[in-house]
Amino acid sequence: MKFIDEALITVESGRGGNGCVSFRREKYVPRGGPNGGDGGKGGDVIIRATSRISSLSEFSFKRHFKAQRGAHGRGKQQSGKQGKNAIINVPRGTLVTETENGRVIKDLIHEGESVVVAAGGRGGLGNRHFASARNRTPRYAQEGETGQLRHLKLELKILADVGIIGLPNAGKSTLISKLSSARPKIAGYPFTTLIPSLGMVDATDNYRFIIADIPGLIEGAGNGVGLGTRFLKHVERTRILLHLIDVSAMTPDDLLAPFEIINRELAAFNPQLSQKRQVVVLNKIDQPGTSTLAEKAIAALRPRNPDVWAISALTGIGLDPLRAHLASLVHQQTGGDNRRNGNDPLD
Ligand SMILES: Nc1nc2c(ncn2[C@@H]2O[C@H](COP(=O)(O)OP(=O)(O)OP(=O)(O)O)[C@@H](O)[C@H]2O)c(=O)[nH]1
Ligand SMILES: [Mg+2]
Repeated sequence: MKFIDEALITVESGRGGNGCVSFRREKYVPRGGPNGGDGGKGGDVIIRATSRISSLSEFSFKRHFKAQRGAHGRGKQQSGKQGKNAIINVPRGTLVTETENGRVIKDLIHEGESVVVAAGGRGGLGNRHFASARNRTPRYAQEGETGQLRHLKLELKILADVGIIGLPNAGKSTLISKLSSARPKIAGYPFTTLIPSLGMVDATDNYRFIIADIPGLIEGAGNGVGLGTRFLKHVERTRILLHLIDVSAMTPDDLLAPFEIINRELAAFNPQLSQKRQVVVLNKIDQPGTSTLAEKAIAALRPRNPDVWAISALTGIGLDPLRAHLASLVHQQTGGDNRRNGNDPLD
């Protein structure tokens, strides 16, 4: 899945149609009254959330969205037609803000949720509205109101149950590819993954949950180092964090270091993140010479976070119990009623 998590767009609502100046013309009625119709309202621009799309990538090709203008009023009191609305579909989890000042317009979470981001201009009134005792033949009608032009920022924040975090090269992408159908690139160097990916985990026949591979966390990320805050914002919306640690890269005299680096970054970005439920998972226990290290690390980590596991994402050791454990935590947190047979995150 191609994942683009930010887009800038311009939206423009339709202008209202003009009111019409017109008079009745009938045989034998020399001076008919005004009968100019009203202009139609301009179309709105509406942003709507849908689970049919999963990224903002299409907005790198199309950035300008314009609704139709309202038709002008015509004689014989005929009102102009309303302009068609422009509907912009975005993935669920898209936050819409105003580019200039960052003001939040709407966080579109649920299927079909929508917001009018530029309202169509009012149609102008036809001249018949302006007739009075003093002026029975008004040669004046109102112009349609102009549409609104707005610059907007769209930001996709992942909606997932479990977010995999950890230092580069910990094996996050390997793990998501073993647990779900997601297939991010895997390689033995840091920052292989530059974009988060999402996968669906089939825990049992009828229970599924969504897992996300969240890349880019390093020391200083909370203050913008590396991919930094760009991806930390995705962590905000996951229910549970799976904190993955490469046990083969641990130094025996500082077993807590990787765990603490990541937790400091979470806290620096948003203190609430460090309150989130974490499942700590030691990875790469298939590597020779890691078993004593793993045992010591587990003992050191438990006082900080009692929920510690050991796996090999590569060979599959420990994956089944871990999957079941994650499923039961998600189940607990959601009351068990979401995502059965198919899932609708956060509904
Ligand atoms: N021996 C062993 N190697 C593993 C294991 N899991 C991952 N690796 C290797 O570790 C390297 C990094 O794995 P990735 O899954 O790309 O790690 P990542 O955390 O996604 O890395 P970044 O995207 O760069 O942050 C790859 O060479 C993997 O093959 C494991 O359980 N055992
Ligand atoms: Mg990766």
